[in-house]
Amino acid sequence: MALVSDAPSLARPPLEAFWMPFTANRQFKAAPRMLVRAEGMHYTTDDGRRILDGFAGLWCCNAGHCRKPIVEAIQKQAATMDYAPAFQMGHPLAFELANRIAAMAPAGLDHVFFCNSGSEAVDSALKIALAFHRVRGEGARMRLIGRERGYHGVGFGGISVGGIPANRKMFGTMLAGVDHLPHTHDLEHNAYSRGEPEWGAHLADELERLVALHDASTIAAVIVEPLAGSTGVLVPPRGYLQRLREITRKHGILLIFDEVITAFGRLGAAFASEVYGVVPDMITFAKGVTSGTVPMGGVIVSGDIYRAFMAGPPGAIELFHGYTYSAHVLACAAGIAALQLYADEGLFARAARLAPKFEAAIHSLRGSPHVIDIRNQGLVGAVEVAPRTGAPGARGFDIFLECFDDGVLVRQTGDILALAPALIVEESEIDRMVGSLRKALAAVR
Ligand code: PXG
Repeated sequence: MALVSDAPSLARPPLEAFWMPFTANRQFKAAPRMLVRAEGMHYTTDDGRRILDGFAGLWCCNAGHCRKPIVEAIQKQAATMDYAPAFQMGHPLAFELANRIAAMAPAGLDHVFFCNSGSEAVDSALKIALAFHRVRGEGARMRLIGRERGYHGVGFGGISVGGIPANRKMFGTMLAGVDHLPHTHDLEHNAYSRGEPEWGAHLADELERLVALHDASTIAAVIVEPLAGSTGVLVPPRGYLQRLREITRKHGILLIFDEVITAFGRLGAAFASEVYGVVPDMITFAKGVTSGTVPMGGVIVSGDIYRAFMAGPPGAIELFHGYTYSAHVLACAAGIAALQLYADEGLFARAARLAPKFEAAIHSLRGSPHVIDIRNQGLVGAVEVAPRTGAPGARGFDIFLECFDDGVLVRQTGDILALAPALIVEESEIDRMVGSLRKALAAVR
């Protein structure tokens, strides 16, 4: 591990008060991993170690850390106007950022609703879907369909359509009228796929079964991550998303792509929609829109959806939904600067160019101890290891710790290790990440 010369010597504050999210609090507080600085592809820990960031923070810092144009835009905005209300008031940056996002989005998706996180984006999209049908006189369309192993954040809407048992089981009955498609993860048919698996498009036909069961007239929307990130990088089978699009269109059901992870370059284009050639009715985004610097999320909706709401008296509020910090000026300033930086440095194309190198590197782990699958697309990839008998996730966590001790941050979810580096990653850094995983796989029992 590299030691940096300007190692910050920050005293550690007491750790008790902060209830850490999605973290084993007691385990962490007994052996903390504390980050204090970031630059480009690296973090620095409070004990002065330099860590190569294999995960763009948490799938979000797509331009790399502390990039000057974004930092300066935030600093300038904070000193110019710190906050402006977005209810019945406006500020130019919100409109400018919406215009830019609409211009990058697939044709027809041209209006943007802003919020502050992926969870809020999902809840906003689900509410817009319900209200859309209602304003058109099809208010019986109240059912929402998600997918097993889907992650749509932690709001009640998101966990209702989401498909991660641990995120659901403690929290009551959630939204009524939700059903789920089966997930597409199948090691027997799809292990070691490079890019889109050949097997599995037929799983989209399960939607026809749900439509037959519930009747199309009761279904508002289907929401899926085009590529499921959180539950271990599940790449859509070839043709699967096309079928979902055909079936939803046929039955007047809205299709929502949750692109919180996949938007803004992760797959080598602005949106997964572009990569897979399927245009949904709404796209949710967050994370990369500001390159992770200031919280922001949003929903891109089709003109048809927007216009359906613009029917009542012009003085009436059309959608009773929004947040104090919708289109926060600091987030908008960061977003405009991030999108400009992505464009100036051609980072989405760079991700596409690096993807074959990344694919070859991560698949070189095939045959390493414990490995049972490797999958990838663009600049995201995952290595799945066999669970230790009676202790699911334990081997994955040990691998995560080995890599961290070796100076590389990877993301562990259960027995799956994921890499999703910033789009500025160098080839040598990809090799370093994969090399660290290789050593860790050999080291753990
Ligand atoms: N939708 C998707 C597809 C996501 O991946 C959310 C919604 C929720 O976003 P917020 O901003 O509310 O967290 C996400 C978030 C991981 C990991 O390690 C993934 C997320 C968040 C934290 C960790 O896979 N995704």
